[in-house]
Amino acid sequence: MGKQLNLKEMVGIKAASYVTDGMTVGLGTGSTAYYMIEELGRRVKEENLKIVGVPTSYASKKQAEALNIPVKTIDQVNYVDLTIDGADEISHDFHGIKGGGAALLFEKVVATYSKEIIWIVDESKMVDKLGRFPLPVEVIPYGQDQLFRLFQEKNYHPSFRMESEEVLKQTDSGNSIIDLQLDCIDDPIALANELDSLVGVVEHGLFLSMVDRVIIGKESGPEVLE
Ligand code: ABF
Repeated sequence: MGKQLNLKEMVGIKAASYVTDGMTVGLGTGSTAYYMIEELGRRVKEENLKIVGVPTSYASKKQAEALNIPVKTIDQVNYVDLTIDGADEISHDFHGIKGGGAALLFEKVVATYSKEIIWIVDESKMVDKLGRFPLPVEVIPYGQDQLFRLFQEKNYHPSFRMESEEVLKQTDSGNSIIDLQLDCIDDPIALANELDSLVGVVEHGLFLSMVDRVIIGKESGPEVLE
């Protein structure tokens, strides 16, 4: 974990360097975005950086507040200048799977109203094809078992995201997450359209054609793809 931890910190700090005074910044979620928020907090304290943060999860909101980064909800701003977030998988055509941190819904809402999006990852997240990472699908609890059975019938190998052995994970919105073990997604656009059409599905972790810049942590240093 030590090496990966350094790579996460490397790209978190690099991404924070793209933030300038006066920006409204989408604050991502996850262990890599953690370092980006820490670096913004350092700059707010030491450089008097003037920003407004729009968190993508309760966890990121709490971290930003503890660092005295002013925060607003997505509805309290006109738009977000730059969102910096993690990802679970990124394919070479810049599609991504997100949601391993169970924050995919708010992440996609904030991303939707962002002028620019940067994803920060260690190199283990770069893949040829999406799908080895289980695809999170956020569903409302009412009808979740019907959807689960439907995913079983489609051979999507579903499993409910668990908080613990006995307790279902609840998202910040009080929804459930069904993870689909697809191994290889040949047509992510078709799959996204299929999931979007299912009643009870709130959102899914396919983030297609959304990212503008990817910063990859490598031993040799951060690599920026755009
Ligand atoms: C968040 O970043 C989630 O969508 C995704 O699961 C997570 C990646 O986590 P980490 O940076 O901890 O690997 O955006």
